[in-house]
Amino acid sequence: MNSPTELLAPFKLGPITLPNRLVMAPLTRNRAVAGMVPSPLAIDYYGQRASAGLLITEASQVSQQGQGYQDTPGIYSKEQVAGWRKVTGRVHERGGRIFIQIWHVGRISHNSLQPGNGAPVAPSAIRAKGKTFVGGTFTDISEPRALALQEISGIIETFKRGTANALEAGFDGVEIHGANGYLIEQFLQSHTNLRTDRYGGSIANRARFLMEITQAVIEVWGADRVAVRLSPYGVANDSGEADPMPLYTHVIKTLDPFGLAYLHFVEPRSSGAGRAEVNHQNVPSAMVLFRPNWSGVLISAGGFTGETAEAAIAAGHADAVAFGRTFISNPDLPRRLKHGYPLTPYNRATFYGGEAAGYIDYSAYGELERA
Ligand code: 8OZ
Repeated sequence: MNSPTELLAPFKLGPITLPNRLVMAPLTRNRAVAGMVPSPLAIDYYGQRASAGLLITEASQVSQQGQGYQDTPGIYSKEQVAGWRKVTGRVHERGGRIFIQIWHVGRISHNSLQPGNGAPVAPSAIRAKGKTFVGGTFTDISEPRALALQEISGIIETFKRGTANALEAGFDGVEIHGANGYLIEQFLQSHTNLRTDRYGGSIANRARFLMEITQAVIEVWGADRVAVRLSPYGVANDSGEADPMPLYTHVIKTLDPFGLAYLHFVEPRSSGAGRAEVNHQNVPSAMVLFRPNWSGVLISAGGFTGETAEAAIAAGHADAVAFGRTFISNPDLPRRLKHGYPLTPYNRATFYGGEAAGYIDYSAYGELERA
């Protein structure tokens, strides 16, 4: 293709300027070390990708209870903050910008990961169909227990503390993970939330948990450093709303006045693409559908190519486009698209867990030849 002019044009994201509109999507890699501290290899991994307009880290739990897979990093301990500090230091040294994605998996977990081997928590005690990755294998998700009303403010507090930690760790902002079937989405969606208190029932009640987290996180850092990721029409992790339009229209319209750094969508065609190569057919486009309800910056992710990303920005459907799998195997993705260099295919076998192989050994284009 020709050099993509829109994708490579600079962009203002609140107080920071992105040199291009190519975002590295949040990607779970399961390489954290003891204490769920980001691996020393993560310093190289993120540093190698610093030419992205914006890097978003892998989902990082705000508490041990929020962990659902083996070896995912946290943002709740001093050691984790120290580990992340090295990552942000390297990225900034290389001229990059990096947000951390903060999450709580809710029911998508396993007893063995939980404090005291307890049950994972959820809005309601409804077990998710599916597997989690723990002990090196895919294992059935555990039976959850419903959160008591008085526990909810404590969980909101962990998002707030995670954000304070992220600030201390040198990040440029936080993205709240409200997508892909995890705790926030479990509250949003009617089949996973059967509560009868103020966090369940009506759409406004189901959205309350997300709104309170967003408010709490903004109090730490200001709205222009805070983002939210959503996956309307998604099916990942046993999720899915029968009629997503009223729910997501409400959520997006209610988030709009906060003045967030950006709203980030997982396009429905790629829902669950972390686990398998999918390209769901006859599904709507989240960015096309919901752009009219959002006055701020919009980032979309899910199966884009250089051409389709360029077209989405040119058409005004999105301000920036996030690439996941392609960024794993092409650390210098902006440069490759700029010059039309070929893309290196990714190896799914090394996505989750392991060490350097498939993590920091993908080279920039031409690097091997020069070496
Ligand atoms: C793939 C494997 C494990 C976790 C998500 C954080 O779906 C994930 C994830 C993806 O948002």
